[in-house]
Amino acid sequence: MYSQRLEVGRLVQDVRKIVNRFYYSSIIFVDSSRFVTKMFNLILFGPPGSGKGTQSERLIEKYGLIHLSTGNLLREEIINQTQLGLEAKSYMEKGQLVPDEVVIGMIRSALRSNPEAKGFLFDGFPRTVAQSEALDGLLGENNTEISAVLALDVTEEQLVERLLNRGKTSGRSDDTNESIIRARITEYENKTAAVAKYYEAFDKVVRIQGEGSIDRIFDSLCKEIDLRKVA
Ligand code: B4P
Repeated sequence: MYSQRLEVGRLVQDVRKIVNRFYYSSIIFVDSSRFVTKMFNLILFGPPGSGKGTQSERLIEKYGLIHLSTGNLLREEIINQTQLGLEAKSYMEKGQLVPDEVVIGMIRSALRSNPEAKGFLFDGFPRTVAQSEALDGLLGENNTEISAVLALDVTEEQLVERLLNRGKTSGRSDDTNESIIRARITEYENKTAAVAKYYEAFDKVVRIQGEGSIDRIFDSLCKEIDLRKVA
């Protein structure tokens, strides 16, 4: 009688072990499958007027990425006369960067509203090291990361010429005044250039010649993307 009870006790323990093993391994399976991701995320980087917005339009069409331009998002806020827009306007008009917490908040909500995206193209973001760290944290929450930073190289004189030219038709007040354009370039050198250094430490930066025809620059960008993109 005693040995029969012992047998049943052992059997129950064995069954429990098997159930536990199955239960925990299935949790690991479920968890890891939730975090497995095939997202492809790019940063298009460069000084004001380097061609980020111009090239982004073509890249999102070709690769089906979601375009996140903080400049565009901020201008929408200004047009809609939101509190955020009113605050941002005062910085943008002077050629200064908008505070980090404002743009990080905008990107956080844009990422949350696109859970099914196959990837994002970040244009004009991040512009400071703090924004880069925040972006890495937000992507990390979804077990994804930046695949590459494509950095457009353009000389200062060419930048000023392009922006003054755009200012003739764009209606953008930050493009019409040369001293404001130069202030934006100085902000870039003081605060934004460090973003490339930040990602260089992770070996993610690819330099692209940003002068020449728009088609040729687009081809150079695509070549670099195709080298890195997993089908
Ligand atoms: P953005 O909207 O990002 O403005 P941008 O840098 O001037 O634009 P972009 O670089 O995309 O213009 P593109 O060369 O395509 O930012 C505006 C402001 O918003 C900032 O100054 C800041 O205040 C604020 N802001 C935005 N993001 C922020 C952030 N993350 N943190 C804090 N503040 C932020 O176009 C320029 C011109 O060049 C166009 O006319 C185009 O046609 C021309 N062009 C392009 N490629 C050319 C080529 N190959 N040859 C000749 N012309 C070319």
